[in-house]
Amino acid sequence: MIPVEQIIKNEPDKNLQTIASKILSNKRITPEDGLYLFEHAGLPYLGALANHVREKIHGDKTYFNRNFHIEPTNICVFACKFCSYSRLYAHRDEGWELSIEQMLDKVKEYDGQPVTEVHIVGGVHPKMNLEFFAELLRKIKTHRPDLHIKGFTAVELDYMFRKAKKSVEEGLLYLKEAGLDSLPGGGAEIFHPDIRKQIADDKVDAEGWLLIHETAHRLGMHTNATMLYGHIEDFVHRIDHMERLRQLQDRTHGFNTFIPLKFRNGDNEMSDVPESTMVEDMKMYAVARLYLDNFPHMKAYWPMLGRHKAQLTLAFGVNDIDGTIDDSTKIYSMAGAEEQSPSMSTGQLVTLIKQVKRKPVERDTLYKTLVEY
Ligand code: V47
Ligand code: SF4
Repeated sequence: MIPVEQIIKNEPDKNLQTIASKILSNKRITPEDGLYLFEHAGLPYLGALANHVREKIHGDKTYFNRNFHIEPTNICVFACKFCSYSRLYAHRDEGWELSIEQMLDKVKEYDGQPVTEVHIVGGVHPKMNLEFFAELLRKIKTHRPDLHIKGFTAVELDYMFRKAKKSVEEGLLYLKEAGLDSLPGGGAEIFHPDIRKQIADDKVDAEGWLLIHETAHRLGMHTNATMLYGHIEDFVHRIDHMERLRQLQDRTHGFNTFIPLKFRNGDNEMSDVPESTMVEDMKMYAVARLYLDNFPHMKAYWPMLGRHKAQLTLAFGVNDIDGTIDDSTKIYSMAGAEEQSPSMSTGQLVTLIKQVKRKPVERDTLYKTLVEY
């Protein structure tokens, strides 16, 4: 790899040189700098800088975990235009809804296996309320107390809490006491109202999403953050999104990971919108690594990107490729993602990471190192 100093010295654009010197001297870049990077920086330049930051924080370490997903239902009261997954409540005969016992049976399938995390996310079903999920959490924890439960997007939580007439703090405390350990990053989409109202008009807005995560952080829970990119948004909306996350993280330091989610156009109301190219995807990861200077981790979600692109992201700022997953999610396969039955053994994940000369590290949800390979 060409040394970062060399790439920057050869860069004729003075603005890009100034931004690079800020990054190399650990200074924060501004929203204008972030926009300039998206609009003017080439891929080798962004890759060199993002990789420099990644290696400064993590060296060659690349994290993964052993996890599986439970998707309680794909029936949803909302109608996000990009969603290939949900079946509207009115068409519930086409969807699935799992009982508490059926979900517990899924947990029991992993008895004796060294999984460390269950990720629970689904549609927003009006009958699956706060009490239903609290009961599910209690039953999972009674059966397997050591299993970390990362569950429910801010969209699901906002709906649950409103229906139960609880404040965000009351609702989160109730679920925490029932066994909820942390929150995943979904439902963030694009915060800027100009875009959000076109693609996800009827669900929790930016302020509501951020309030739920801020409250979770204050209650001692860690959370992730996502951004759905590569559809009708402009670079300015991506920067606005990341700026809001960066400001919240300055206050709480409760986010673990940022996960850019590439929009997939299979079988949804936005199928006419072309998907982003591989170069655009790598630029997105790199700018995210440079902009979110207070986020410890950048994750590429391999079921969505495919294994080989996920490998490539490790040269563009990413230091985490999620987990084994075990064919337990349908969100992306239904949107046309490369991985139709996502599942990788620990050995396959380790090989994938080693093939690109990085060091595989098995972690738990909170990034405690479990095994270094
Ligand atoms: O919020 C839905 C996205 C998200 C499409 O926190 C789509 O560790 C692309 O947030 N094209 C849910 N994306 C999944 C999620 C997640 C996944 C993995 C790990 C973590 C974590 C969180 O899926 C939704 C939405 O942004 N999504 N449809 C689509 N057509
Ligand atoms: Fe429902 Fe989530 Fe799909 Fe939106 S993205 S329609 S909230 S399942």
